[in-house]
Amino acid sequence: MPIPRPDLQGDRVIAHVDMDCFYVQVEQRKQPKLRGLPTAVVQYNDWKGGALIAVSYEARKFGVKRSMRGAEAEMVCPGIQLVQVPVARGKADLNGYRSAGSEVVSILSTKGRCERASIDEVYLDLTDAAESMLSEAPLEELENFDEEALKSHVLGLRGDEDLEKNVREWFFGSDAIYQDKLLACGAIIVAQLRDKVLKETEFTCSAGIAHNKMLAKLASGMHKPAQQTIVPSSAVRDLLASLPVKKMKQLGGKLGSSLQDDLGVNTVGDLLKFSEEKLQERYGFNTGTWLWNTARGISGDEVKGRVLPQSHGCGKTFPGPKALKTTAAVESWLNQLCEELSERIQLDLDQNKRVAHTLTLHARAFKTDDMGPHKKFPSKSCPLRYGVNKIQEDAKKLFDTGLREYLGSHNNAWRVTSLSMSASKILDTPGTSSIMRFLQGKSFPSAISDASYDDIQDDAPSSSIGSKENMLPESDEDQQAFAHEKSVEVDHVPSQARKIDDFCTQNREHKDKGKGSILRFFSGINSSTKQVPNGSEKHEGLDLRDHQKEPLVDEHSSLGRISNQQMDSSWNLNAEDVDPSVLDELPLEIQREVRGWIRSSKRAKTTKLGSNIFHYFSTDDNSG
Ligand code: DCP
Repeated sequence: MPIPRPDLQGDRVIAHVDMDCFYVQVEQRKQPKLRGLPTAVVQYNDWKGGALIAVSYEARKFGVKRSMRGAEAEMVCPGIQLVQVPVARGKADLNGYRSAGSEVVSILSTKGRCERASIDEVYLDLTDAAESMLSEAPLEELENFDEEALKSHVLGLRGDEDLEKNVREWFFGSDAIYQDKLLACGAIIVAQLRDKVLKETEFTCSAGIAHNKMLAKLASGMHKPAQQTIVPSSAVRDLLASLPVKKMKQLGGKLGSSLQDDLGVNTVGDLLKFSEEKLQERYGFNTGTWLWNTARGISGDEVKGRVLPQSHGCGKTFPGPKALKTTAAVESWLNQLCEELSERIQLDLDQNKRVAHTLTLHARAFKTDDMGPHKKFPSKSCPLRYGVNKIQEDAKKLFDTGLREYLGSHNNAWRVTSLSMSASKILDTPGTSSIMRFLQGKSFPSAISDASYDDIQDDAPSSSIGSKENMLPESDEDQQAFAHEKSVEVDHVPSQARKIDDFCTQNREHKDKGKGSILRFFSGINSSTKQVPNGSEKHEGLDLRDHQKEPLVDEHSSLGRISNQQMDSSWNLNAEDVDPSVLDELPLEIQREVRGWIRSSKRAKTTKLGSNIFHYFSTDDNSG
């Protein structure tokens, strides 16, 4: 369930930058002769030409969609260029895409705090850069003004006939409000960054610029490819009024369905009809408040300074007849996965001086004669020992332990349909800062940590490994990275407590500045400014966030072909086609969508946990 964060937005300038048909661009850079041609990247698979995972804009004009298979795409668009995802060790090799994404991140992260949200998208907090640009000179006096910024789409601007003139006026108008001027500066900075990305990497990207992450993300996909969209506060209400609830990334699942079916809410704006209390009554305190905020375009989520992965992982699926049936076959695959994992953590250590502390095995399995309820293969973790042989040895132990537990006292025949290994709890070695090193492009000598631990543990449901928030970057699978940061924070409560204190202070300072512009805009509609969680509940909040994570690799053994009815119309992949190592690095909402199909049942704990975290209280000047 979503969690409301205190409102920090007011004068923030946040950008969401998303690469255009990313894997296609990477392949086109490798083979420039493909540029300008209808092209798609196909996930290795020999059934009907494999599943399309990225489609160029030229191919989209012919009606080619990511939900198609290669053979279908060729029918719709004869002459389409189909490029296979590279394969290494018998599985998709995403390293080329990861490092291409890192090239982009290293450029984008130069202007403000940068959060790598998936293999091809980042959030930037450009507030400081925009403020300092504005303090240096009035906008209209800026020299070397990048004309690309004036091609921005500014939501809410009227006048189709003379849009360019209106945009110019919006940028330079003397009566513009301060918040809009800040956004204009943000747009200039983003245009410069996009230009730099194009010059240095040959990739185009699109962006959204707004006062918070939620709005920036909504805007970045509105005009693609190679364009940018600005969301002034005055346009928020109209934007949300027509936005189908299912288009919001957190409302794509059950919560969105319940809003539609139970409350008749079809667009985000429809939520304005409900009081905060009513929403809390129906969905719990946090979700209710989050929905109330969302209807008003309010989101306090901060851009986290995070350009490196929080974990590394690699996996392989074995669908249908390819299911593994002997321990020898499992070991052989585990060895390959561990080799890759070992290379990646070693690279992370060499380049970033970061050490991974936990090794985890996830598997999906089924028993051939099991007629009862399907039991999950338990995920197992142990302390991570560097060195490929040790990792392989530990992986086998984890599998054996998991299998014993999975089979119980019965000696059923079994099949394994998916294996994945993750390295998590990645910490900087003392006295180092991986983000600074990443930004400065420094590398460090290798120094292997050889922690020797023996204990094997159940991987708690709350484990960040395999979380859908896992994403990211860099050398390996970066995607898994994010969730880990959270688990690490929980393990180090004192530092987290400090963070929250800082957060509270920040919020108080912010509040002193007065209401954010979006709040002001909505002030006529039951406005209530949200405030900081109180101290006694802070740690509960952490726990909740941790528990909200979902396993990255679904461990249900009942996976089968997914019926068309179960799939969203925009996705038509077979669940068993989805290689976890591919999935983990996708944009979060795609991961959620795909996992939604794969998953047969979901966490029961969430609702219970969602009631006691991050309590807000009303301020003097509101009615809520
Ligand atoms: N991807 C994948 N499997 C999927 C979906 C996506 O491997 N089922 C990969 C390929 C994409 C990349 O993730 O290039 C980024 O996904 P996006 O959703 O951002 O889509 P694109 O970048 O391809 O296109 P767009 O320009 O629409 O963002």
